[in-house]
Amino acid sequence: MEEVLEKFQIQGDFQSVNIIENGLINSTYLVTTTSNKYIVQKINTFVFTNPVELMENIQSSTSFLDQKKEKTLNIIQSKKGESLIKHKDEYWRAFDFIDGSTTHRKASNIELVRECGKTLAHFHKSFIDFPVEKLHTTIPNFHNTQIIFQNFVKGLDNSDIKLKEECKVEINYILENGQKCNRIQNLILEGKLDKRVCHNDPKISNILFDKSGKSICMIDLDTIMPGIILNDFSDAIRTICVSENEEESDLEKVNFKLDYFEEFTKEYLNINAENLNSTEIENLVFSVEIIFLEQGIRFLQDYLNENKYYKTSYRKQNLVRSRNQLHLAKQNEKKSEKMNNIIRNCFN
Ligand code: GN1
Ligand code: MG
Repeated sequence: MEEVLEKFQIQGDFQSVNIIENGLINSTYLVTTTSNKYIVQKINTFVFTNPVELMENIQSSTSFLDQKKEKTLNIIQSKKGESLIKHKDEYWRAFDFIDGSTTHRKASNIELVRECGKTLAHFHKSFIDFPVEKLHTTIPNFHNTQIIFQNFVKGLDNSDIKLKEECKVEINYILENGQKCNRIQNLILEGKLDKRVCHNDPKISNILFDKSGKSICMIDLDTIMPGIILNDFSDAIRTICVSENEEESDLEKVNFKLDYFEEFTKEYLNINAENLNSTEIENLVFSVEIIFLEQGIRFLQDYLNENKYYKTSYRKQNLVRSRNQLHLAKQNEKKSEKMNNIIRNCFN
């Protein structure tokens, strides 16, 4: 680590390094020096095959926010003046640690939910005049649920028979619901959903809070790229409007919280409804059901593929995560009428 740090324009002498267990993809460390604290990350190049373009996206989006005086991540440059360093075939980058900041793995109260709704809406609104075509698509088809479903089905042919037997119920559920995976993609093809600057991974632990529970800014900007606003809206709700996080194996405890959904949506729409078109508004509720299905597929696919994508600490973790997400997809289907009423009320 000290060899890596040597290459960055870091102030003070190195004192300590602590692993931060946040995120299923990159490796994250909190580095303390005699004068400052930094977040230093090793980029997972199995997932992010083009770290240079990824950092260009982060660079252009954070400097845009900076110019608008919006709080965002501050990239620490390398001694050569670059935002990324290569060290022994690994890619590293660093940010200032924001003093007094913290993250949450689930929303423990409704105030936090409101803060999340505001933060995401504000993020989208801030980028409304950013030229979206300037961002690289660092992971093609990242939220293309149609392709995610098709790849899942193709992958089944090569999966281990015993694993498939173990996941029979989940696989069947996904196959039965596959048709739904086309709807948003079809709307895109019809030109009804605009490409916008999206975070693409706005889960609750990617929002930074201060100790009093006020949000500071969105973090983990690795997937900032052109996207569909519905995916951000729903992906935030996926981890914010639930009673337990995606790691919970006791499904009796896992519930979609309509009261949280209502508050999140009210706050979001209050700030950003003016920038949504009618197709986006009509599909807000459907997008939530589909994101749970999408994430359930992604976790299950990784389980069947022997856990190469998401970090795991035990063998069945991706199966547990998938069951959790599919359970919520089913719940959502049943709650959609109530959710649509909530949206309607937001416009009355
Ligand atoms: C990954 O890196 P992290 O943990 O913020 C994943 C998201 C998933 C999420 C599930 C690039 O996000 O898409 O929704 O895990 N990021 C990537 O927790 O695949
Ligand atoms: Mg990430």
